[in-house]
Amino acid sequence: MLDNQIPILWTFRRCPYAMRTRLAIKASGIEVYLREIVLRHKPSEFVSDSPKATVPVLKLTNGKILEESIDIMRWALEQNDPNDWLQILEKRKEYSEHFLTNLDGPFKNDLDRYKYASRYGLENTGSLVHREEGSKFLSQINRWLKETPHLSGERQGFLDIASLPFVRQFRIADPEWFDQQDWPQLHTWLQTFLAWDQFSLIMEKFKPWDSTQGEGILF
Ligand SMILES: N[C@@H](CCC(=O)N[C@@H](CS)C(=O)NCC(=O)O)C(=O)O
Repeated sequence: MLDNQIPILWTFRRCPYAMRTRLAIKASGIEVYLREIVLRHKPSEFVSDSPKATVPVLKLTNGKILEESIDIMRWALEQNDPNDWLQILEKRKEYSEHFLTNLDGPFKNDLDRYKYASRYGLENTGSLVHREEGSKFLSQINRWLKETPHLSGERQGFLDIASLPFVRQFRIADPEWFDQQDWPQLHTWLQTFLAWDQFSLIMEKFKPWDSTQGEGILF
């Protein structure tokens, strides 16, 4: 394959949006050139590809830019979806849309204000309000997981992959507190994800991209 026949993925290892796209890309088997960035020092090539300048960004071989993680996941899985991750989006369209809107909207908003309270000028009690709000979403996930082992049904699917990196972050803010919550199904679901070899694979560490890496690192 010629270099320009491989898409370029701008990513940041610890970003949950980027994690879910790397998981979808890996599952699809599509090869990309990975370019790790440091959010504080965004390369000019990244900003020129996507002035919005959030990761992840996928630059397709025809020059088209995808700059929303959900769009990149869909794009990859529409090429090849051996695990049927997309099927839940068709099978339970409304539930899926509602779930993803809540996840990327109110839940992410609460997660940021809980985990990065000082950035938002929230003292302790302020951040706990957001922990409380975010917990309602997690309790709902736990209830769903009582019905089926995964949010997408009997098998892992799009909704699981899209949300697990964010639930992981919520836990990291205070693991002890998180593990004490009465969410047995959610704990199992998260721990299984964290122990999954595909997760370790997409968490591999790469040096930030610079021109010495050429197009990027084949991923
Ligand atoms: N809606 C976007 C959100 C992506 C996003 O906000 N990513 C964060 C990192 S986790 C980012 O790049 N923030 C820009 C910055 O910190 O400068 C998506 O789903 O891809």
